[in-house]
Amino acid sequence: DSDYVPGNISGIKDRNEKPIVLGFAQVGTESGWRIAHTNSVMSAAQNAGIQLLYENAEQSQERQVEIIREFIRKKVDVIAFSPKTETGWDEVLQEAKEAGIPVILSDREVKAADDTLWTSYIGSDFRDEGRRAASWLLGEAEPDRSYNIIELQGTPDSAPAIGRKRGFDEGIAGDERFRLIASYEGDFTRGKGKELMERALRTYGGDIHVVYAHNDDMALGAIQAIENYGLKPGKDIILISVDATKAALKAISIGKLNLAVECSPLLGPQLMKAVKDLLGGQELPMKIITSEGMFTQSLAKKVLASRDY
Ligand code: GZL
Ligand code: ZN
Repeated sequence: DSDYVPGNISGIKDRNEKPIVLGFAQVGTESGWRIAHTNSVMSAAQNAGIQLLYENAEQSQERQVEIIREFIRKKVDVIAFSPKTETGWDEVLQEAKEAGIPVILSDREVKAADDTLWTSYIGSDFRDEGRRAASWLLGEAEPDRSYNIIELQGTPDSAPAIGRKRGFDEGIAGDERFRLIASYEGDFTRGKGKELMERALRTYGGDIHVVYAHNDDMALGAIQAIENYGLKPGKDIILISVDATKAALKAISIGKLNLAVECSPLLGPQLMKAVKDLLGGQELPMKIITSEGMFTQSLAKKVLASRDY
């Protein structure tokens, strides 16, 4: 009859009932991209029936380490995090390894002595993003003119800031039309982008021809500074950024930003699949790279309405 419950066959029933517990240590809430990344992880965990323990380190590496230690104490099944910087993780990753808890890197990579300290990296090729920004600029620029470039870097020692700088430098190297006249350390926030651009305008004024910002939020801050200074962003000064969030596509569609190289924050579904595959006994690839495009005005206008982040 209906209340007959089959015997507990070798714990399978328990296994099915006990959801996977994933600890996620997010780096912060610094940008539109980051909010979209967090939302993607949360909704994908929900859809996958994975119990998500979510903590936000608010841009503090020591806080991120503490959060990971908390997850180890709680004996979660898997730990995932977006490391603020590339270095400084060996000790806590060693502790996770000794506790037998696998670690998956979401969005940003780490540099560690021993690369068995994490199981897989899901994110972007930041160097490629920098190269794509440069190759667009080379194609867009006039053949016999010279261009002074200002670079607004992302968080120091973060994988995206290192990769985007390196790829862009490689992309413009050898083309004598371009001179990088200043490169400032930023932190991916709109406020910092505005502040750094104000400093650049005080120092170089109208001699600035191009701004390369490592993310949209800093580019949007730079746009405010350029307008306050009395110049037209996107016309008097070419602006290039990375992420391609909705706010950037809006700025592109009205001609204040010239290019946004896409960096997808929708990493949640791939992370949950990796977690399930891993706990299902599958080997994970060391890197799962997301594919990305880039947006100039005509494409931005076309996709704007359909973008949900
Ligand atoms: C890139 C991500 C960067 C974004 C910024 O994958 O780590 O951090 O480009 C975010 O917007 O702050
Ligand atoms: Zn990317």
